[in-house]
Amino acid sequence: MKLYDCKIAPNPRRVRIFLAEKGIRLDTVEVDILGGENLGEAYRRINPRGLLPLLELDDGTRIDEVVAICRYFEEVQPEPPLLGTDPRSKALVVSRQRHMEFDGMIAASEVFRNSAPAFAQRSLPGAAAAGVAAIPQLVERGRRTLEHCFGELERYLGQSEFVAGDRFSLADITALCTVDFAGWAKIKVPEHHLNTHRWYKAVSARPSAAA
Ligand SMILES: N[C@@H](CCC(=O)N[C@@H](CS)C(=O)NCC(=O)O)C(=O)O
Repeated sequence: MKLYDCKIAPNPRRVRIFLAEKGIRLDTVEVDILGGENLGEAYRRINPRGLLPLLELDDGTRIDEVVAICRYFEEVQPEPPLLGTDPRSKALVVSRQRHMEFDGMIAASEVFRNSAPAFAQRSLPGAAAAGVAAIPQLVERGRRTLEHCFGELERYLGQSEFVAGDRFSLADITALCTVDFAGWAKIKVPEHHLNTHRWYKAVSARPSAAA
């Protein structure tokens, strides 16, 4: 089994943190997104979408998408649970995870990709829209969505220790990777979001955060 990975990229990091929390070690194949290796023929034979991460099982099955990969490992090794433990918490993890991914991670990507010179001709990740030029107006849209997401994050963390309740979950992992990724685009959690700062300090200190 092996994980196609990219050390600098935020979505592969979500999987690495998830695996580190479970104590699972995998062989990895590093793919250079910055240099465009993911858009080249060799990687596109592995993942025609040109996206990372991707998990390859020993029988050759290839699984892309962070949530799908994490779901696989949750089934294979349920402890410690990172996707909820009962109907209520499982649903809440999915819900909050999606908020952090769609309103957070994707919005941060929208800001970053439409403003960073290195991605001037790669406005969207992956092969589907390779060569599409940056659209500067999207920076403001991404920024607003992200600010709203940070407001929601603060609200959730005012209600419980972690993003989806009293247990660390994939929702925290996605939120942590989003906050760090937003920092690349110089968007910070507002200082008065005290719950988020309390949470950020705690989750970044977990050994998995360095994965
Ligand atoms: N929804 C996908 C997102 C994957 C994604 O966007 N990955 C980025 C790295 S963070 C990527 O592969 N980028 C390729 C590129 O920039 O061309 C998932 O959950 O795996």
